[in-house]
Amino acid sequence: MRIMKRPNILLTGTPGVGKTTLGKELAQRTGLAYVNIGDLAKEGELFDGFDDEYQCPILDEDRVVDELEDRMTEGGVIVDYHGCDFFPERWFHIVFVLRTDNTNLYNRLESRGYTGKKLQDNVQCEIFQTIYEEAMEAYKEEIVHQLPSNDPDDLERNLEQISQWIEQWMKDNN
Ligand code: DAT
Repeated sequence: MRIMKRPNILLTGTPGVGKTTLGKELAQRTGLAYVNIGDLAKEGELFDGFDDEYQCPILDEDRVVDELEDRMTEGGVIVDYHGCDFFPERWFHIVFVLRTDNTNLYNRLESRGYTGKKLQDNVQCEIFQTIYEEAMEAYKEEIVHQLPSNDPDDLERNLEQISQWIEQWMKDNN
């Protein structure tokens, strides 16, 4: 019998803001499961077509949702993806949108090998706070939080704050 209820957490934001870094470490510290949607899609070949402009496969959002439904219902999952409006709203107890200063993000994406339009579009996505607005539309505003993600101190602060939130959530819900 599963006794403890555990929350589901969405980590979202522009590529390069640090979702994977935070999500993996958070999972280590808290025992929650970490799911990277990009990796999940690759493993299960959950794609539907190819984007010629960006030269990448297009995520099959419906199949991703079907694939994860049971685990999300069970709880205790940290989801990492650079989009957020196709997940069922009911899945998440809290949503964190990571934010990185433009120059910093530019450098991270450049060292990841992004160039030209792909690099520009992703930096613009951050400048226009596209993902934050997407999250504010898709979820109740009071569960959406922005987190600065510029340096190691930010990372440590975010880890501590989210760990404390999880602990409190578990006290309140068990
Ligand atoms: P994402 O999963 O959002 O694409 P990532 O976790 O792969 O981002 O991080 C992108 C790069 O930035 C990677 O080289 C690690 C670095 N990084 C992540 N969080 C950071 C932080 N708080 N301070 C400094 N560098 C960070």
